[in-house]
Amino acid sequence: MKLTTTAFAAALLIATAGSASAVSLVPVASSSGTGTFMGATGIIHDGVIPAESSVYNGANTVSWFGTSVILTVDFGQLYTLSDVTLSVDNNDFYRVQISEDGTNWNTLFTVLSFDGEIGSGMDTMSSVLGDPEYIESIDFPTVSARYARIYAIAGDSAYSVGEMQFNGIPAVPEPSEYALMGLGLLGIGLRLRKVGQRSK
Ligand SMILES: [Ca+2]
Ligand SMILES: [Ca+2]
Ligand SMILES: [Ca+2]
Repeated sequence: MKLTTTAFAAALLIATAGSASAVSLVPVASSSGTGTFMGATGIIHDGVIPAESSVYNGANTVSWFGTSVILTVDFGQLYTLSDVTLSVDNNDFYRVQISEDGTNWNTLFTVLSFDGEIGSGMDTMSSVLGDPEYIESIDFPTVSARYARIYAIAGDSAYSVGEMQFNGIPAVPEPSEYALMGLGLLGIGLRLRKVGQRSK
């Protein structure tokens, strides 16, 4: 067996795929909120999603009046975010922003009052293609972030968030870790080459 460049590349791909983290729910290290609101901020990342059409100020929600409230979650480190599951009051506009440093924020998407299929109460929305709750307008390209925040920008002045869960993976390793990974892969390649020579 001759280990061709293609075979070596394939081996590298397999080794890399095997070591990559699977996309999963991004854990929240801490959360906070500005302004006056009802409910603890932990409610928006406790994994409990209010039932579709349930009352906007129920026990599984953080609710408020006016637009002075900002709810922020801190993932504790950089993640590559790929998808989101949201539960918000159906008849309002909400903005979701992300940040790497907690100071500079970029808008990830805006939830429109006519997004979702719910006409009254809480509405669950997902950016996961194929999910029954999929909403195209909240689908976003993968992005690096440590923080995410949500706030209301318009609506009937009675606002609510029941959940803001992200899917993702810890952000890419530092360059020095890449170098170590490269050495490891080189070792795998050399071993494969030896096996190939023995089988001749
Ligand atoms: Ca919740
Ligand atoms: Ca829904
Ligand atoms: Ca509302």
